[in-house]
Amino acid sequence: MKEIYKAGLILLLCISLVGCFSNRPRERTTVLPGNSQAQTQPQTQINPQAQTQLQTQTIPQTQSRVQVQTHSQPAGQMNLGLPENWLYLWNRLTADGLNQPGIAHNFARLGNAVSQDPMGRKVRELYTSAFIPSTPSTSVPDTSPNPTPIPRPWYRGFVTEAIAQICLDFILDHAESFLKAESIYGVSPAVISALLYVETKHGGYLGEQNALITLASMASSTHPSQIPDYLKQLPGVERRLDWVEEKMQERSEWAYKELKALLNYCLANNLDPVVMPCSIYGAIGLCQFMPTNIPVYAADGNSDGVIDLFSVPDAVASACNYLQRHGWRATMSIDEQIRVLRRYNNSATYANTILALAYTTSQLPGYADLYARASRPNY
Ligand SMILES: [Ca+2]
Repeated sequence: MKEIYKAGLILLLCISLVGCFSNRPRERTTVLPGNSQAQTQPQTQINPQAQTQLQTQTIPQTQSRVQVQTHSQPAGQMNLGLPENWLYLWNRLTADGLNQPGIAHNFARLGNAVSQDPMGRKVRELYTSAFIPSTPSTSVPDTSPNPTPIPRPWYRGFVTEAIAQICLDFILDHAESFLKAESIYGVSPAVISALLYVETKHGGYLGEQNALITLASMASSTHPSQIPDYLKQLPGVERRLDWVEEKMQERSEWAYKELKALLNYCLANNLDPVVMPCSIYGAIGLCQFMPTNIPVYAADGNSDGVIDLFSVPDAVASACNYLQRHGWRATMSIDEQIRVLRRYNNSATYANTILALAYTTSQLPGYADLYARASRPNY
């Protein structure tokens, strides 16, 4: 009997030990408020300084919220919930003087999700360019007759009479803005309408990203562990993690400067960065300015005291100002125009397309109507 009792004790001890090990969590789990199911999806932890190897760590989807005391309110009067993943960025912005309560509130509105997409895309682009042999282009040169004096290549499908008509209609709908900008900056309506069409289809396509989360996520991403989905796409990356980290830190610094400029721009003009669309790397408005370009080149086209790059008058004036400041003059050779347009976007195809579309627009019968009321130089 004693032997049976002893064997039973040993068996119980074994079961409890197995239980201990099997209950040791491989992933931390949490239950979201209002959600009865435990969340176990792995997320990237935003603590690059503490990480030295490529790994994805699991953290709860809803971290505890850090209470931020803004400087503009006496202690105890205002506490803003700031998600933990943005705390490092918030502290840095605060040190740089951007500690307004509205900014903390905007980060709180983003939740705790740092997107790996902006930095992941950039690293993939840089890595591919540096380490993946490029394949020869298979595109067939366009050899159809060229009805313009502008050299090819052009973006395919952009230089047509139908699109030129869209550009002309846009000019006529906003004639006052275009003529005012031309009188100040010497850039023709045809060129700026073509540029805004190529950039954003006159505001019809402003990008699918969000300005604040794009730049804040990129600024927060300094370690390869933060872009696991993109590292999987890069052959041989395990041998080049130091290179990836160096590039991420460079781009993170760049994004931080852009983020600061974005926040200052939104504060100065009472705009909301949380709902502001942008391109994949943070360019905003009809004219697709990076935020650091705004204080240097953006202009208040309709003199209402606000610079809103999502409004036509301000986008037209700002794009014209940018070109003029980079050397555009009303009378320039085509080669000189191409040179200036490449300061906007360093691509010959980009510059050629804008000029060819502008030329086609200027040849439409209705274009002269724009100048019927005033004797202005035609394109
Ligand atoms: Ca304005």
